Amino acid sequence: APGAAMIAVDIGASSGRVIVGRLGPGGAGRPGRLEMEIVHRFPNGVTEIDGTLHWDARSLQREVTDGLKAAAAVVRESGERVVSIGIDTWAVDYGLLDADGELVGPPHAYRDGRTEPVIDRVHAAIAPERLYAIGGLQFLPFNTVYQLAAEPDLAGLRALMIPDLLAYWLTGAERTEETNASTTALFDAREVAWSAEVFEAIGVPQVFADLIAPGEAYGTLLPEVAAETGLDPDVRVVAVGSHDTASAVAAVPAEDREFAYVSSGTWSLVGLELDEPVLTEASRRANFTNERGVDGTIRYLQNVGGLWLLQECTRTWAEEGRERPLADLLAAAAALPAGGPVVDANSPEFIAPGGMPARLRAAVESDGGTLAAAGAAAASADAGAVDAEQAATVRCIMDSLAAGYAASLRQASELSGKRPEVLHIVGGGSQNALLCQLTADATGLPVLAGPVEATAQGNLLVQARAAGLLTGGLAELRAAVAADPVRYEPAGS
Ligand code: LFR
Repeated sequence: APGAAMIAVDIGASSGRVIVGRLGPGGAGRPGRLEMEIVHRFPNGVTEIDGTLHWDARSLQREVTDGLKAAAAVVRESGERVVSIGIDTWAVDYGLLDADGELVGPPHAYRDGRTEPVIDRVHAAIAPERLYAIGGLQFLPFNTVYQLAAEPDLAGLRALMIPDLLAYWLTGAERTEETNASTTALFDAREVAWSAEVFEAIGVPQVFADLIAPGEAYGTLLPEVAAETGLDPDVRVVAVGSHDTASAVAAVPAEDREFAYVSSGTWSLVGLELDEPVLTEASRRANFTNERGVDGTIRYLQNVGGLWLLQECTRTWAEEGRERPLADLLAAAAALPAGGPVVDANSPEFIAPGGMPARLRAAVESDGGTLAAAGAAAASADAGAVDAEQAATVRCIMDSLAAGYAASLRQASELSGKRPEVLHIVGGGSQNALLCQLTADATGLPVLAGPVEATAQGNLLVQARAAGLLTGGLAELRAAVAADPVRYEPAGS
């Protein structure tokens, strides 16, 4: 029989990729490990339309189609057979469909501030304590519940989360994947069902489709999609942990359950894997979330600002003609002494895009600290070299993230009673040696860094099991993660 290939569509806030995955040959009683080939990359980002931030969902659809075409060609060439497609993206955002199933305008992006005026109204209709007791979600101003409450008119409309929307365009099936549903605050964490109580309280119709669990299939390809991409019409679109963080956590290469993780990308998602949600008032006050993971696990975590802070600084510097290679920025930051200023990377003041270096400086100064000044630094620096302000800013971000990870983990451990012995860092930040070492130092835990593409791997692992290529639970899936992690010991250990 020809070899089986799977296709992962993995889209983050700043870029997307389409990957062909296969299971390599096993050996000595071990199952094979994942092998991945990136066949298509594309940029993503928010676009401002009439003063509001949106995602260009139609362009994402085109990029997915192009990626599927490229994947079909690669697989045809190698004489393999595509068994399935899995899609993951960020969470909380949705597209609205009209009665004809057509998208009603581009979906809103969560970094938009449009929910601000409705948050109090929602909390007056259903108390934050009650919302937490049902959904167990950390308060973030962009949770779907506030976004829906900010919609002017939902009559006659249906909503699909972004990965579900992309799956709908491939299959025609309308479903809501569970891990993503768990980020809406309209979902009952214990019942694993939509919460009629929350929809009724906020006076919004139940616009979402029925739930589907990771591993179940939305359906097979629409004939026109098969024709356009060159894939067979019997290729299944399988639900994976469609919330990117759920897929990333599924691919943490942990050997047992006593681990903590940071899924480090645009956001840093910092926490633990639990069997049951922690819905206590203490947990709500500490703002921990109980998002659903693959196989009914609970992702007990907190959003820490993440590499977004760095991405936004480098974007601003590029606009100012001060673009510097990331490796140079990190090397200059690493050369600075420990003990510099830190900001609260969790703070909502850093959610919106724009002017990040100035906002970081303001946050440091309002705490009575200082960052090297821009003007003086620029005047003294060699053209093309990292200047003192950039070095200090990048160091401040790295120290702040490491401190934020340590504080979040301490609290997660206190609130859940679980004592992790190692910390896995997966995603883009796992390649950042400075961040990994500072995190080991700040947490006192050995850090195991990698894989970088954990999200795509988690996506593929769930597909592999759905296709019968892997069996067992998360431990067995994790044993098939492609590469071994890199270890960082905490200073002084
Ligand atoms: C990470 C992520 C986080 C979620 C944020 C917004 O990409 O999915 O888990 O809180 O984006 O959806």
